[in-house]
Amino acid sequence: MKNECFRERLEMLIRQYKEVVNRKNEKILPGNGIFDRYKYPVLTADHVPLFWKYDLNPETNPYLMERLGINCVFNPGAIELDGKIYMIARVEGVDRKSFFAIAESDNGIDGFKFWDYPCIIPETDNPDVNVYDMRLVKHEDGYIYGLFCTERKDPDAPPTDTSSAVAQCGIVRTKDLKEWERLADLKTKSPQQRNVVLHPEFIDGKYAFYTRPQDGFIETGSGGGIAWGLSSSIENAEIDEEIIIDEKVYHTIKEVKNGQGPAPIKTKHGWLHIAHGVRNTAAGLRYVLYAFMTDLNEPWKVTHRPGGYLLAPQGEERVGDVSNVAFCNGAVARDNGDVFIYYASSDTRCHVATTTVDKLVDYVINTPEDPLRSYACVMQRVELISKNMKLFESTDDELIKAAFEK
Ligand code: M1P
Repeated sequence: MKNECFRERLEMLIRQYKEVVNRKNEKILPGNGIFDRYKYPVLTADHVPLFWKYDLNPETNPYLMERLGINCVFNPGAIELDGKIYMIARVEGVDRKSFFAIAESDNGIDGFKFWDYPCIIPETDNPDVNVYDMRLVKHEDGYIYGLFCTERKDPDAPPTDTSSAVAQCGIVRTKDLKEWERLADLKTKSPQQRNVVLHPEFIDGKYAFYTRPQDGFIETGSGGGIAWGLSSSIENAEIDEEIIIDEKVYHTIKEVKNGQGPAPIKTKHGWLHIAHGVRNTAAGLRYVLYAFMTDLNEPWKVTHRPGGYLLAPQGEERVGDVSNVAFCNGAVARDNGDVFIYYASSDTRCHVATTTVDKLVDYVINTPEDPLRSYACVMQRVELISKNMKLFESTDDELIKAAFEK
């Protein structure tokens, strides 16, 4: 009887796993012209192989129970190597600890399958309690770097406080995504760091970092904003001076805090950045993605700041372990100009949005800045409407005219 139950459950589980990993994704049209979303998430807890969760021996697990459950899979870093797309996802067990695991796909929009084993990331002398949100960067020094958040219990917290933590930037490097060399954690003058990203090129012969100085674990306090700093060493990276290059701003999508997403994408017009911005609401924090561009030669200087968000959590994306969150720490820009933006929704699952470098450049350069006041926003919209009204009066194009029908 027990054996029948085991076999029946196993057949169901195999069927469900295969359905999820083999399903074809579908673009959701018409989209907003900036990027396309897809019907299915690209990586979820259901993509995790059965042999990571179950003891598959009927002798030792007759009920086929999960022995090591998985809670969710989110916030993936991403990279293209030899034409394949790899995500390094934040996989969280039911014990709340996250770890990193690689999933690969031929086309970047479906068919992602995890490798047999998760990544073995060595510890430092001060072991990480939790690690997450790795940004993968192909640096011009020849290594692939992974910068991630390493979290440890706050040693200064009183004994009764069992939740205060300290976040810092951990650094690993690899050539093949298989063997990982752990380097010293990044040192800065800020009490805490999260969302640290390595710039892919040397600047004045130094390693350049986007950082997010913060006073506390959740509250950025006097810190906050995306900062920039240089270090002459990567093995013992240390930033003496952090300058804020993209600050948080009152009554915007990044009023509470913000953070650099993946490493910026190099274009002939400048460096394209995807970041997340956080605002407060009566229902808690709301995380959205936004974009900006920095100067090609001086990447610490912002040249274009399109107003508002690029992507906000929508529909089912709005619900999860931490609801109302869109977060991105992985993107791939292909040689043909295609861009895959990997984002997670509500700290639960991973999605892809596809676009091109040309579209993102157009978006960043031609989207007006946030004018910061309601009246000025109305004026901005009135200008767009008036321009369109003039077009309506001068055009013979019936399709364009139809867009004015009510
Ligand atoms: O829960 C939302 C996100 O919160 C943190 O981001 P930030 O440091 O900007 O607040 C991170 O823990 C991130 O992993 C998480 O998705």
